[in-house]
Amino acid sequence: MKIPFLHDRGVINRYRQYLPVTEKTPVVSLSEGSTPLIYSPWLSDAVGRDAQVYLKYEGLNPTGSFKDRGMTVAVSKALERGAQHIICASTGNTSAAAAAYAARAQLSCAVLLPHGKIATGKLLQAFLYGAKMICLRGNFDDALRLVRQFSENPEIEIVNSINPFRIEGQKTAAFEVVDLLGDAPDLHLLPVGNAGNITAYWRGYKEYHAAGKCRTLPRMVGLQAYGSAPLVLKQIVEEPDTIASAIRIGNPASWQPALAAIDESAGFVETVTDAEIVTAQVQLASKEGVFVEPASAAPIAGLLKHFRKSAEDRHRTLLREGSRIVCTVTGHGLKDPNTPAAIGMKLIESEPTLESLYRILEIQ
Ligand code: AN7
Repeated sequence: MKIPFLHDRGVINRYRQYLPVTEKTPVVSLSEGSTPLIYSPWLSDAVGRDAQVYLKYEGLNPTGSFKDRGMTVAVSKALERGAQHIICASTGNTSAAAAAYAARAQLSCAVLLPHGKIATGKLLQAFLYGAKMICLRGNFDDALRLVRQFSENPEIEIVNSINPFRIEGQKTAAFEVVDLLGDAPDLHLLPVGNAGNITAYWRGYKEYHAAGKCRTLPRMVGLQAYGSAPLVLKQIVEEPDTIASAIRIGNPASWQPALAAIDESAGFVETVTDAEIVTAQVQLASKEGVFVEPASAAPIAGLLKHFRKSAEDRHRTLLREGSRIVCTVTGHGLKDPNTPAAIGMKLIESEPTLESLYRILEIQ
């Protein structure tokens, strides 16, 4: 039977020549990628100097985060070499993506989760996709340290970003930005946790540059949560803490390549506080209609902190007239219904009458 193949999306399908796949590689895809690049009038105006700010809305991937881009490549390669089991440590999104792509490939999947810190939506995803969910009495860094020890076992595929295929898949997001803008942006801001994504984007931009697809390269700007900022502090954080549970990571696996990306691109890495993250999350939703999870609000908080026109911040000297700025918002807001931003949410009760509604709406 011929299987109908209707993908017009899917990062392997679209960027095959830049990825480590052959025609023999079985493609495990959920049509990830092709996420929108949304112009943000509010942020453009906040920055001033005729800046154009765009949001790369990665929450619109099949499992609701950017992790799907890397997972399609990692799980396809695992299937190709005959691995039987998928495993990862995760703050939530990697586990959701791993579980989904493992289900798609009908491989078994186990996820190691730090105790008590995973957003509810992400847990529900891994559960329904059929992963074995292991709750570790330890944090993400403990989980990753354990997972690394499976690397000798040929039956098992580790799909954390220490798996080079993950970074390969994730670099396609940079390709999409260039394909839409016609060149690289001046600045690219994104949240940094395990530091794989900033590494992946920089690789993507450099490869596209080498292929003549863009004339320029962006400055890479990483944002870490204040209580989980090893790259900024230049030391391991033993007990990382932030409400942005996705980036609650004290010893990032891609530490060195992330620093290289920042250095080579003449960018920087900075912190944002939990309060700034929550404010940015709420404002992005109410001013632009874009709902992201707390970690994904970190670049928005960073943009407002360092590039807002009222800010007296040395980083503003990096702007030119008409700078193009891309912020990757990495995960969907619905993943984390218990975010602090939900505090104060209230429903107004009404009698089922028009009169009552008019009174509540304060419309004559
Ligand atoms: C929404 O799922 O590490 O710097 O285990 O879920 O590439 O790690 C998640 C990370 C940003 C940080 N935004 O990206 C995991 C995990 C969201 C995330 C990051 C994550 P990296």
